Amino acid sequence: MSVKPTIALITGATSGIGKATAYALADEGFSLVLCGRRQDRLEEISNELSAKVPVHTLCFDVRDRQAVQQAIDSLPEAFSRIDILINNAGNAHGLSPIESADVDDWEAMIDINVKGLLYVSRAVIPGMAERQSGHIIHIGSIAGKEVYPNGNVYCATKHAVDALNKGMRMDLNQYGIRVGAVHPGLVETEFSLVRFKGDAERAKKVYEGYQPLKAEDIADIIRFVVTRPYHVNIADLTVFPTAQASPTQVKKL
Ligand code: NDP
Ligand code: 8X3
Repeated sequence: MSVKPTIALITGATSGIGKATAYALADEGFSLVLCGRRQDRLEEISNELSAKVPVHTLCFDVRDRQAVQQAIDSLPEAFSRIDILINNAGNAHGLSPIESADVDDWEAMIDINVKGLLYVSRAVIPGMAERQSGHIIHIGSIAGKEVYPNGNVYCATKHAVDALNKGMRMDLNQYGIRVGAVHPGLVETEFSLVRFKGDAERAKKVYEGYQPLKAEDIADIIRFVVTRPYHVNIADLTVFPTAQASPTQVKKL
């Protein structure tokens, strides 16, 4: 079967991997539905990319189940047939041992990285199932494959993403929907700024002394994944910067 996908919805398109993916997919000619909470950034990106491809923006918090459903239901006809869902929105909040971590950080990570991903998926998948085609790409993490000290709950949420990637692939197999995940190691984005609650100095240190991945490196891989012929499903892909061998081993200068 050959299906040419045309509309890609990207969550977390306002920065980092999601934003870079929006630019990469615009280069490929996909129509885009860009999601995030920061309306000003959505507008800025939309203004730039609209010159190339049709763009629609949806401003919502993935934690808000009703808002997620309303946003997907509000899509105008021209954008309502979502062929590709990129479940990218997510962050780490804090890096603390289990006995003293801030429980609000746990709530945020579980609500965004797991429940938010599920809400968006649940709103989008019925249309794909009805059309018997679609492609879901999860942005997991090496933290979903291995655990590191103080990563506890963030790693647990990414292990959940890994499990959901496998589970969705099984459940959606009968509809001919492709499901796969890209699991990056260290990528220099706003990720560490969020993890360390705006402490720019501490965030910068995470990426010092070696060459981390860029958001564009991951976007390039996503571009590759979505442009394979329809019978090819890249199910699971882990990517490190060359300097990294595991979550805890990074060759620094
Ligand atoms: P960024 O902080 O740069 O981007 C995170 C994106 O998620 C933003 O666009 C943000 O948009 C969105 N987001 C966060 N919370 C919410 C929310 N509650 N509702 C809606 N959108 C939300 O980080 P990255 O680009 O690095 O992260 C993207 C994904 O990649 C995440 O899932 C992360 O776990 C994963 N990842 C990152 C790695 C890294 O080293 N950077 C490595 C492995 C995986 P807004 O604030 O506008 O809502
Ligand atoms: C982000 C990569 O190693 O900081 O998922 O958890 S790491």
